[in-house]
Amino acid sequence: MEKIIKFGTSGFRGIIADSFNFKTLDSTIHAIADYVKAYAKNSPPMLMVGYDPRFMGEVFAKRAAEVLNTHGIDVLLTDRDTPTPVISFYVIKHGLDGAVNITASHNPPTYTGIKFTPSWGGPAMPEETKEIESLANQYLDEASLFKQAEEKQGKTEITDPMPEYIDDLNDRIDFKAIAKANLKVAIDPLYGAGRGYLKSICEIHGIKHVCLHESRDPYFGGAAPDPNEINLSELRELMAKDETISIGMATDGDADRFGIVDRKGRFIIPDYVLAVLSEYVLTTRDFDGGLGRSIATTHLMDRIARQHKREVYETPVGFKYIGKLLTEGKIVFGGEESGGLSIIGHVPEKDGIIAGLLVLEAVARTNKSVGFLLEDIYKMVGTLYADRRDVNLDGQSLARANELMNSPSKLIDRFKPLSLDKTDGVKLMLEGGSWILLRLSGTEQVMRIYAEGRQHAETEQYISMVLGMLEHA
Ligand code: VG1
Ligand code: CO
Repeated sequence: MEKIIKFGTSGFRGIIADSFNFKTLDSTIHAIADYVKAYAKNSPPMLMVGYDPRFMGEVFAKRAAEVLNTHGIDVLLTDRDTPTPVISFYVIKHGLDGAVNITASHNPPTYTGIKFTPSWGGPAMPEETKEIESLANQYLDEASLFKQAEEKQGKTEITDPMPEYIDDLNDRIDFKAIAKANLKVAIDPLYGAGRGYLKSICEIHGIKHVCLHESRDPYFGGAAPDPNEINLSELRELMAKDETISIGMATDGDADRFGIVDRKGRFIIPDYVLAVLSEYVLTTRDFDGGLGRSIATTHLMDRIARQHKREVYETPVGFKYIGKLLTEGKIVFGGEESGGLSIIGHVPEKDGIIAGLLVLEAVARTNKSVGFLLEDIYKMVGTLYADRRDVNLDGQSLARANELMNSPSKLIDRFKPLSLDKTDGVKLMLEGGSWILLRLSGTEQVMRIYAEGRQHAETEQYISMVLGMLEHA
């Protein structure tokens, strides 16, 4: 039987009223409660519960809190929609036993979901979600979910984690340098949980700013709250028109991803932002350790690490793996191609808010645009151009995609790779540092084709060759 509740790359996600409903919510929360009670350090155990601005977010969150209370677990329920990294921050700062966020992150408005953050503050690891998943699906079949209620009920308290999170950023970001540069910024939270965060930070620190999409709209203006080039068209147009704006900072539905727009209104793909910030963090921060990136992320990071004699850790896709490396102190900076990053000392979770601020700090301190900073990197380590294409999958194309990945002899014949890596999908290492990766998404019904070549044309050629193979397979 197919499992209804599945934790993908980050959390369980489903269409509202279809696979995400009160029954699947209750079952998952009961499972999380059981899981947490087994290791909780607080007595009674204490979890934070938050939500993003999607349809019924506050209702599902309240329900989750009630279910946790029946287990004798105390809950800090956020007073409004809250970014995943802010919840992560609060868990660590207050030594909570973990958190639950009702969010489907960057998925379209018809979806919602559940992200679980254990006490270490990062996205739950596969071994953690595996147990929760199997318990949750088991509970789905049980008639009365509330039958196991404890005698002693837990309490729910409304909490606003925003001020403490914003205050902590003073220790991570050089706001003095930002203020001195006197730049003007544009902010676009895409109607997501980041609403009000970068705006308040700019107000507090006297940074000139203009904002888009700050109201609550569960339809996200009719698109998915994913800060990619297409969804940031309004931000790009605004910046192309107003030459006084130096940088555009966007975040996704739960504000763990970033999107950056350069002075001229050009979207900068996250890989390039990661390259620029790797160099910037290694030169400005006095931290010892390597760099972390997912298997799908630019190898410019490897070249930068080599320049600084630092190590690079490659992980499967999913920030949980990078979060762990940060927690273990192995890396000082880690990032993902999809627009995720964090630094040591900050949360072991991707954070779109600190990402925007780090770029702003880099621009302020160097007095160069992101585009120029990237040119500097190219001069230092040579060029690499990354890109990604998502292919929608129906039954037939899924079968073809699986065939290509499971028996990659066709790929080998076509590309003659130097080596093959099957850690997450199939990655082909090619001459001169170029590579191609094919993998199935764990958050959407798509196959992702990633490539990185020494020239734009090379990258695009790889992607179209794989697309062609998928069509004719
Ligand atoms: C995608 C991204 C991955 C990210 C994950 C969760 O996963 O590729 O980098 O960590 O989403 O992001 P996948 O399996 O669909 O490629 V979020 O902002 O939706 O929590
Ligand atoms: Co997200």
